[in-house]
Amino acid sequence: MTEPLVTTLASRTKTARIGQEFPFVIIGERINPTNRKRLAAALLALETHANNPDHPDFKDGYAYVQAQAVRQVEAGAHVLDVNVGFAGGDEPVVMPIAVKAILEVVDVPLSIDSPDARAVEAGLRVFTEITGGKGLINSTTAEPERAEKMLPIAKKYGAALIGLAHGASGIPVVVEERFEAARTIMQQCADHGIPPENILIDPLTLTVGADDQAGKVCMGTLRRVTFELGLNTTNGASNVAFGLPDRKSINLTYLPMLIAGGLTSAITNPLEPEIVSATKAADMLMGRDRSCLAWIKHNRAKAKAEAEAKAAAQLAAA
Ligand code: THG
Repeated sequence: MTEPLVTTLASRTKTARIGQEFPFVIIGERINPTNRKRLAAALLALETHANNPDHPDFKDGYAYVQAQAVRQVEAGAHVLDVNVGFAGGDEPVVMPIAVKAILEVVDVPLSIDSPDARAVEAGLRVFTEITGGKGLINSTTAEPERAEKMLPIAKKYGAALIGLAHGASGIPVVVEERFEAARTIMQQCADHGIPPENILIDPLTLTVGADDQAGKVCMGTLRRVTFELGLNTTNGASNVAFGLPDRKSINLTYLPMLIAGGLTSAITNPLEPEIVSATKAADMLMGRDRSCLAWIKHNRAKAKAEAEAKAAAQLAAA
């Protein structure tokens, strides 16, 4: 095979490189109002008072979104996913406000997560103006109507994009059809002048509690996309465990399995320290951590943070 593809994202000063020869990239999932009332309220305030940024509710919402960004980057997220989709929300209005808020407090590439092309364009425009960098569109599918909207935006801004292994009539339940969807997306991108290194295929994780083959089908698609198409990949891996007992054990098993199957990045929760550690251990075991230095550094920082927290607790108790 030829040189493995490297997908590069960039903010003002930081570059995230995604590929088989680079450390696994964590795309923080927590700016997403699904099942999070406080965040949904914050985003609604940004919409309601979009023309009055001095309104206290706007300021509160703005600061709340910013806090979600800071915590995730401090915890080890390399990229942040920005999803502002809540019931009745006006995504093209909220997305650029959220992007601007986030970029005031962190300097990382952003993944603009919406099925609405107007919201994606509004968010990516602000991201590119502020950073001069290279963002990520989340997402396109093999559906021609979706591709015809999203691919020109990716081309216009020089952005990378996530292609869901979602066919013209829904999410296939067999590997062969998901793989075909990925190939279709690769061809659509070629037709729009988007190079293959700008594509991340998402082989799609559905909830294993609803379909006990969900993990296996994602894994099979991932392997074929990685080894036959040579494309880089991402995955909303924490979807796998919804509704089941001991979600944590499932997530901690699943993500390293996917990494062994070729996964190069994931949209996941960096606030779970075990998840971050698991990705670093997996990097080491995949031979991408020379002399285990990143693993040792990660654990020194962890020990230091634990010692500081203990000292602070003792001081507070005294
Ligand atoms: N693929 C791509 N993009 C995606 C997904 C994907 N974007 C959205 C989603 N799936 C990934 N993001 C999330 C965000 C939150 C949660 C899961 C996936 C989540 N939320 C908690 C819950 O529902 O229990 C609530 C928040 C909390 O922890 O308090 O788990 O698959 N390309």
